[in-house]
Amino acid sequence: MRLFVALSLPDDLRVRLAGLAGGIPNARWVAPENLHLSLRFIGEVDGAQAHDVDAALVQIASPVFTLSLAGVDLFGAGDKMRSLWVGVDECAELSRLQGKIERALHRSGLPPERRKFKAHVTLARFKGNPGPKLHDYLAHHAVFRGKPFAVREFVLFSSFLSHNGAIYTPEASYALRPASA
Ligand code: 2AM
Repeated sequence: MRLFVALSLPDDLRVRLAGLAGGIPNARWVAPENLHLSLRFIGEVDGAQAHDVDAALVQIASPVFTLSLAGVDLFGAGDKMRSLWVGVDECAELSRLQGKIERALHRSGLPPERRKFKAHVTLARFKGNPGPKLHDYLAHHAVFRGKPFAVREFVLFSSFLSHNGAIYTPEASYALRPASA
């Protein structure tokens, strides 16, 4: 199975993000139910490896925190424009959680992720040149801000690539530690 670790987003936020879809040529928009914030792509693993991944993630202790989405930006440029995404406000707790996940998965036997983590929620992937409308789109949505939300858990998803696009299924979720009263 193909796995990744991510944060789910509240329904109302996904509805708002889905409202950002449209208006750019050659963009394949992520289905609203698939919008998520990826923390670690794992890729293809067998049953034993999946078990080790789960055992590693269960061990992680990290506090509940608040996160806000803000701004839109791109991965890639020119002829190699890859994707359009919504960013997040600087968040030390998110970075710490991502670091813990990375280290736990490395200890469990996965090769280290070489790319620097950049928190984002992919809105669309480009299947061709988006053309000049992209600039208007970015200018128009630069001020996007999502309502802050509480992150209480992270989720291990499996990804199945069907003819109609990716189907993401939550396989396990891992609660964060509530702030002590
Ligand atoms: P993306 O949104 O930036 O494309 C499921 O595919 C999730 O894993 C997506 O959030 C995707 O990030 C992320 N991911 C990271 N590296 C990947 C890779 N090499 N192949 C597929 N998805 C990857």
